[in-house]
Amino acid sequence: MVFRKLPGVSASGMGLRLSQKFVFLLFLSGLVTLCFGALFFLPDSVRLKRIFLSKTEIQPVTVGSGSENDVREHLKRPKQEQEHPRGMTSAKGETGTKAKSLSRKPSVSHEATEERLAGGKAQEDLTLARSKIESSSERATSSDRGANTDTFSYQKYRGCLMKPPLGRDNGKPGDPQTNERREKVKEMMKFAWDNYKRYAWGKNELRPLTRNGHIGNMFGGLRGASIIDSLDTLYIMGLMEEYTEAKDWVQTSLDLNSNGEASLFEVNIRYVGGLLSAYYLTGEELFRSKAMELGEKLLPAFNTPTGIPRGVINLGSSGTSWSWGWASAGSSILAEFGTLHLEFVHLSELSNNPIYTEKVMNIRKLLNKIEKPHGLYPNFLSPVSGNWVQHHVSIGGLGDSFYEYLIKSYLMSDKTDDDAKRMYYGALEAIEANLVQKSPGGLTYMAEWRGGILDHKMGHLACFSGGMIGIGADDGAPEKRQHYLDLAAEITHTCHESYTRSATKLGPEAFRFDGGAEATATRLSDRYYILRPEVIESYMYMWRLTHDPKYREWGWEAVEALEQHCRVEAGFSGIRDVYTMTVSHDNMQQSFFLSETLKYLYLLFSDDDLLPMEDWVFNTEAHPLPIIRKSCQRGEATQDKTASK
Ligand code: DMJ
Repeated sequence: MVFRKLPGVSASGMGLRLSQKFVFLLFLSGLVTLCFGALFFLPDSVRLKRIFLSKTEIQPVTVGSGSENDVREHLKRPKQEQEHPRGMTSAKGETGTKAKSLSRKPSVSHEATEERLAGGKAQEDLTLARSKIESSSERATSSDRGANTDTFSYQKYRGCLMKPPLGRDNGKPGDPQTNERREKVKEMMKFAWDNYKRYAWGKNELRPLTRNGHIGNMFGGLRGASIIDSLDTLYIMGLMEEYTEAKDWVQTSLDLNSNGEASLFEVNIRYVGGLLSAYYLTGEELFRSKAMELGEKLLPAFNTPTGIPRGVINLGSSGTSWSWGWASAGSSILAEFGTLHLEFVHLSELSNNPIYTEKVMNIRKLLNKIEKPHGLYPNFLSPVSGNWVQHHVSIGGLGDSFYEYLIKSYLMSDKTDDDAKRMYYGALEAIEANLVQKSPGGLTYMAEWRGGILDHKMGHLACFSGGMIGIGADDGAPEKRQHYLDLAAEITHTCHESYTRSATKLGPEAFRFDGGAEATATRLSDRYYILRPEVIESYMYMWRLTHDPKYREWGWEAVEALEQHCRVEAGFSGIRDVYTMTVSHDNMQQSFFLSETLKYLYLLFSDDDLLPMEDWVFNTEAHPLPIIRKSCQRGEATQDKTASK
């Protein structure tokens, strides 16, 4: 109608002249462009924007740069670039992977970032950089998947944490000496990482004497164990350039299409655990999808008559599994099949697929039902008959982390997993009644049990139990709480003694309490130290539980000993004999040194609000996993938030 009134314009019927049509179209296209352009100025949360603009358009991609902003942009990389669609991951060495790595922009500004972070305002800069990474990841993930209530919402999970994961000031301690010590541990991590990167990049572990990489046969052809094990340690220490290198490697080079024979346990605690905690800390979708892809590959190990998995699995399409050749009569190992629970529950959580939880609950059910000699759990079980194969019980190797995962399952379930609780305190009672001993010199220790006969030996591995009993103390029967805390302190003290009684001030692989020995190794074959974390792990928990300064002092003694005896020119190495000052190195920088030993030391010298125990449990490789607050995530409860995240 408007056009009819324009001078010089006549209309014939419904039609318009060509020039009129042109003006009309011009006007219309201008209007559309204007409206579309306006969408960019709307906040991300506006639904209209999400409908019209894909995530790619909302969040432009910058890959490989080291500046704070660029790191943040990297984390917002579109989902399609981060994930391989199922079944389409490039095989090892194929051009798909290569092409991806070539298409990355060069990392030109890492050095600049490092220099700046080392400057006076480094701490503030780091806090800012990391909080930007986390909040941008939260936005990316929630806008991506928040609308679907069937899928995991990263934003909701973050909202259900009681405290910010990295604390108010990244856990920086107020006391200058403690802070100096913490900085020293961070320097050790950087040194270990730099040497791994220089000489063994992409291999599983560094051989620091020969300056090359080690692949080994535990991970079934998977590579980069030190990278996956380091992701969260680098992140919490604020080594952001190194974290980004690690993440980029996962993106471009972590090939899960391996066809080798892997330890189900090791792949689970290091790879699945490492990827899960990297995801929970950063919100980076890449880590979630890799964890899911790998988790699925582990499922065939459970195809046994009882559902108890075998120890070794082929990660290729066959999915065949078998028991370790050295395990009695084709049996499965308690510490292996009993150390899947935390990671598998989280795999179900993230995938909304109950299968993982079902698998580990089935193990739990069988163990709950089966008759236990004196209430104890022997180390070997047949995956075919579901019966114990041998009556050897140990809180050290072969048994250890099964007990750890019982109490941590209870804590991780927000204290709702009552079976885990009952089984844990039941097992602890049996352990106390049958294994806990006092030496003539007054040291409390955990002996091993062989069909009713005690072997008065305690492995380094068993020293984690100080921390375990400590974290479980509060949920024990009220009349037992102080007793548990005392027991935890006594065990930790004994383990410290095993360190102080050696020439190097590092502890042996196993120490004995017989033939006149008190917390010392008597056999040549038990004298080595391979950078293990368990003693330091207990210091860290005991520090958090009691704030007794001796635990920090003991941790510092360990730092000094590591520096003096294990640090070599190109990394850290284990030693063959802790009782001699002329050390012989074993030429191996274990990946758990980066994921556990250095992380626990760093936490020991940090404030308690760095990965607070109210929100996190550590898997047995020290990868932090969040407590699952089901009711909060369903929106049924308001959590007690002490700070904004
Ligand atoms: C780690 O891989 C884990 O802590 C595991 O549970 C036992 N041993 C090593 C470190 O000693």
